[in-house]
Amino acid sequence: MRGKDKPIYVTKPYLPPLKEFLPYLEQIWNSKILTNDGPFLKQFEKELSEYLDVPYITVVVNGTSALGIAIKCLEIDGEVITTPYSFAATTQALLWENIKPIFVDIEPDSCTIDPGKIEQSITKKITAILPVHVYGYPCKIEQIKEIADRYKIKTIYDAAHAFGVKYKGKSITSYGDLSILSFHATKVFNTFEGGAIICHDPETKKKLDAFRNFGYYNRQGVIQRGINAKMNEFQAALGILQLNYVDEIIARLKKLYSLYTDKLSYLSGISLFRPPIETEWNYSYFPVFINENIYGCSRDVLMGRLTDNGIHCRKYFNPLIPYFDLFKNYTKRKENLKTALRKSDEVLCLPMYPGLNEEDIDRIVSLLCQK
Ligand code: T4K
Repeated sequence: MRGKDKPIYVTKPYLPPLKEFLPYLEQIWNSKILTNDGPFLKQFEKELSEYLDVPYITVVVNGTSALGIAIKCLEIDGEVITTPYSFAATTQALLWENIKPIFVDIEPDSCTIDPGKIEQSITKKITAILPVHVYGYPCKIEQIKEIADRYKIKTIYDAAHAFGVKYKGKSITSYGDLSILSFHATKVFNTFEGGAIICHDPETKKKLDAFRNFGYYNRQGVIQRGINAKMNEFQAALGILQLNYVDEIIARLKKLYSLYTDKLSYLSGISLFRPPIETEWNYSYFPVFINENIYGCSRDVLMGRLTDNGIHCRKYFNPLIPYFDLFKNYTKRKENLKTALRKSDEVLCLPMYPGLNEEDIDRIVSLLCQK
């Protein structure tokens, strides 16, 4: 039986066998090419675009830089419609570019932005929509596209949670004007830290490449504004290796999802996330939603019990982004976000990572069953 002495965290990064990484390190040591669009970066971009089946991909140092560069690349300014139910990075990327976020409520079943409410928030100042495929759950892509096309505004999808997700047979990252991924240690596919931007044409890819490299593009010198967001060779080498394992990782997560759902489905007061339709999902998070009145105690009491027993869950995402002090001067931030507020008050992400075993899940489930 695991206890406080052997804690279980909400996630634990997958790392391939060290012996398989060592030859990459030897190559880096021999070549002394550590960064600056080196051979592993080029190989990683090629193999990643084949894996995701998307033609143009620019890898960068992390998901937040990917968001920032995507915003710059599309020349977005003014105000942007986004979701309150995400990690701070989504909104921080807007603030960093002096863009005002306009928060729109989410749908209860998917926790993704509610397209029915997007249109009510569109004004002349809105230049784009920044939705999040939260927990890898696809947003209402067709409806969002229809609105964006009608109002001639851009869409950037934050697909930080959605590596490997396919919607209607295509990579989720192939939707929107641009899509971004995160390869952070806590993600289903990690390169220690890392991220990527997916686009649809070679001209945009050229711009994205220059944005990550001080505005330099190959031998043409500085062609535009830019920053340093280059992925280094160590990250890229790990990425190449991780591609060999990611299908196995997702299959393992799917198995763990089934174990959890088999054991928790009948527990009253706890609702689970169901796999989305027309989607190959990545099962990368296991959020449960606690209805205090039916379950018998609050999410926070349950979380305390789990923590006391060495199970470290996370309230992804509580508080909601508009409730950060940073936004205290925003008016009307609360009235229109009823669903997001309720989900944020109920959510608890249980441990989910490939190294988890059945015994761990039994231990977690038994704590959820003690009321
Ligand atoms: N958009 C969305 C929707 C996002 O969720 C994120 C990031 C981004 C954009 C930005 O992408 P990046 O710029 O990060 O690439 C984590 C992550 O730091 C963050 O990347 C992630 N979303 C967010 C949802 O979760 P924390 O504060 O919960 O992480 P932390 O450090 O507490 O880690 C959670 C658990 O994971 C730990 O209890 C233990 C384990 N862990 C973590 C790390 C970092 C390890 O075992 N090893 C590790 O190296 O934010």
